[in-house]
Amino acid sequence: MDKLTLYGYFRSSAAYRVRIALNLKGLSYKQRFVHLVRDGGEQHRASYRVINPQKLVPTLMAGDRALTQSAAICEYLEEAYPAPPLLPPDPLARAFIRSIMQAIACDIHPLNNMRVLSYLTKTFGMSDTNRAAWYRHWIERDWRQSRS
Ligand SMILES: N[C@@H](CCC(=O)N[C@@H](CS)C(=O)NCC(=O)O)C(=O)O
Repeated sequence: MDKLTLYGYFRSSAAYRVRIALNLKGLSYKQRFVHLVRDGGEQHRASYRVINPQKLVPTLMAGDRALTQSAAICEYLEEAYPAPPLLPPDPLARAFIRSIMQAIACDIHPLNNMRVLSYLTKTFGMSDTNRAAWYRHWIERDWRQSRS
């Protein structure tokens, strides 16, 4: 079994996804903290870019292999450590679970993550109120769509 080390940040929902999967599977892993704000963001350091060229958390080190993208990491964990499973056995139920994951990871989260929000503020001078409205709009819109 590979030694697992998760690079994450306590407020990162993407890192949460991987922590939840690791914990549900009862895997033992080390955590390395990447502060996304301090000193302009530790994710931009050259030492971190080596393992995650996108300069994002999470990164899971499986032995000496760096895995990025929370959904891909969860799929890796499911395949490498099948018990207990994260997905139900029925293909339709599996597709439903994946659709929820993708609604969050592909549609909602990319519009609301830190670099997008700070771009709205820094480049377009968006106020905190408008920024919060933007955030809320994309969450509520996708949630309503996924329920209709
Ligand atoms: N699609 C990626 C998203 C990763 C992502 O956006 N992570 C955020 C934290 S939730 C991040 O590292 N942000 C740093 C930044 O925006 O500079 C995944 O699911 O792993």
